[in-house]
Amino acid sequence: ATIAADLRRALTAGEFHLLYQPIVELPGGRMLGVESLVRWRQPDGRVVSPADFIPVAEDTGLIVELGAWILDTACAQTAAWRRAYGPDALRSVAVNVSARQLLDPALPEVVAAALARHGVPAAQLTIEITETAVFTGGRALATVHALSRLGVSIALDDFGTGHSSLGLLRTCPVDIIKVDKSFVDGLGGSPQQEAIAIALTGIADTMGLRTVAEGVETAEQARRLYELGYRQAQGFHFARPMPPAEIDAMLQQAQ
Ligand code: G
Ligand code: G
Ligand code: MN
Ligand code: NA
Repeated sequence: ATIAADLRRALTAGEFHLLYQPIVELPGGRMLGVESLVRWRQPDGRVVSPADFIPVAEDTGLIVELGAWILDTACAQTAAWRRAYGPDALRSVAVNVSARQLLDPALPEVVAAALARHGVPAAQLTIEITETAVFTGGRALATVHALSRLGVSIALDDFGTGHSSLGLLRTCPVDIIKVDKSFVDGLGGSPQQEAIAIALTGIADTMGLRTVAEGVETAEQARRLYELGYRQAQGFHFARPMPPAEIDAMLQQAQ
């Protein structure tokens, strides 16, 4: 069977689950929030990467249903963490939203409904979008504005790898720039290799935006990021995407 045929069955059969990767404070590494990342465990135990099935879910339109499930599940988990560890234990929970979802005018209602159903304040949710998705047209941009009006934070994911128009920072209501791993990988290299990581934190500071450095894999990268003014990071050096119970253990320890 094709992935496309399997996806719908998988959603009904409960084969999807979410992992959560901590977003931490520099330099100390304290967990500030998490990003949810979907996984598909097939009946034979094989785990399929979202890089393989999200594009198919987008093409078939199933991303709308899968996306609603992801939002609901992340909000339910956020509510559980709020109850167990208090409303301020996690500053934010981020959910990735794909290009096709941004073309759905109902998305803001779906987000609002998930927040309301679980009693999660909009301010605690971050919606991660990509530059490329916003460039698909005026409707996507209108959706982002509607999401922003709900009070959720908007993060530009993989920043610097798409069409990379800095003009987007003026037209799109962005709160957070997630600086792509490729720029983190260039840290410690030549001034040319470091230039974009330096420029992006400068632009963000001037515009009053927050930055998160992605894909931080070494202590040296974390140290250099802090030196350059970065205060939030994410990556295997700090923590991998993990099941919710492991986030629970971290929250418990932090109390
Ligand atoms: O988690 P991982 O690195 O395997 O993710 C691979 C890609 O899939 C990344 O681009 C990531 O943004 C995307 N992805 C992961 N989880 C979700 C999700 O819940 N929704 C959407 N739309 N994309 C996701
Ligand atoms: O596109 P997006 O930024 O949403 O993708 C997030 C993906 O990046 C997650 O699937 C996660 O597994 C992966 N990721 C997170 N931290 C690291 C890291 O330090 N190194 C690498 N190679 N991948 C990472
Ligand atoms: Mn992301
Ligand atoms: Na990214």
